[in-house]
Amino acid sequence: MKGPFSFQLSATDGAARTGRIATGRGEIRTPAFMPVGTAATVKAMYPGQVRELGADVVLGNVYHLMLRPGAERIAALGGLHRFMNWPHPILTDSGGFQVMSLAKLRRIDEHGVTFQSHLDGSRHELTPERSVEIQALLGSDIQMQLDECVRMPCTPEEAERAMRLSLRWAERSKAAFSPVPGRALFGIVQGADVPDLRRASARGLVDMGFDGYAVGGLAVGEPQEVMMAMLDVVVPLLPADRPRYLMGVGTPDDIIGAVSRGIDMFDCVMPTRAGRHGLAYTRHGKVNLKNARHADDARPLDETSSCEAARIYSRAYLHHLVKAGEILGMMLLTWVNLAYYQELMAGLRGAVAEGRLDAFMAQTRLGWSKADE
Ligand code: PRF
Repeated sequence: MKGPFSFQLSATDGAARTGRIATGRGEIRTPAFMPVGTAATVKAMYPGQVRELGADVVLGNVYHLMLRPGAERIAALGGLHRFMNWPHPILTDSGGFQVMSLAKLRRIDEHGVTFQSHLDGSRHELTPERSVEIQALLGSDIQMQLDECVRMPCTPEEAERAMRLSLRWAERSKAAFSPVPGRALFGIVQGADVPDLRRASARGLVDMGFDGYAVGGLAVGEPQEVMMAMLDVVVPLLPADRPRYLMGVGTPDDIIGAVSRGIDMFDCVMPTRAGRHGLAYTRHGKVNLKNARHADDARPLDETSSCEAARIYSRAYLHHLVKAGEILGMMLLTWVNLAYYQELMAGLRGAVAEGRLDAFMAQTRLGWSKADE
């Protein structure tokens, strides 16, 4: 009934590609943007709405779900897809990155990471094996290995230690993963901003053999040129017939730069988080609805948008909702932002398919420069 996990390329344009990932729960068109559904919800959105805007896959987090409501509980309730009423593919992040950014009193050693919950201070342990087990309990379609991401700037020694540890954890994750048809496990390249470390990480993972490859440890404090330079180093070492995922990225400009370098998948809290903080992403750039100059502005955000929220509501009304802290303001702006991100991905897929990515990128960037923030 369920087919195997697979990736079919349909066109390339320079290093950029477009294609389809097949999973047991349906297809993912690439390049793909995955809205972040950390706590079994894409915040402020109905699942059906997330789907309608064009998302083929959402992201869930081991860290949050293991703490609340618990992986075993979700499994007993029929898995994460049923729990959150999202019957389509789900990719789950392994937890290490969130432990390092959210948990208190965390300690990392060869075995794994121990930490105190940011919710109630309770003690927990996450190992490569337990992360894979949790992701299987959730029913994840695409699992990520446990890794260690270091923030930049960092020393080359620190970058190398975390990269080597992540490679050993990749091996343990792979050994613990029980293949189910239609489900996948991705390895994660680390190595900070050191090209030789990035190469060693990519080669080590490719030798082990994963269903797909993520580039982690970027968008963690380094300038955008460094991120792009690391993609130029890593991407050519990854097999062309496997999906490539740039974790936690990014701005629309980061995304088009990475697509042009051969990345297929993205996730980021930016459109959803910004939407809850009064910031809209549009074809004309970012618009900060908190700004008082919108208070009397009867124009919508973008009268030609395919998104109703961008077309119908005035800037004055959105400004009012944001200033008043109204829930609807968060809902409308999250809607606008996810619609814009998915429109951008559809535009990128079409441009790659038709061999006009350079022109699409130039035109898209020109549109942003008309921002009136
Ligand atoms: N590793 C994992 N998740 C991540 C990252 C990483 O390096 C990042 C870095 N941008 C975001 N999310 N496992």
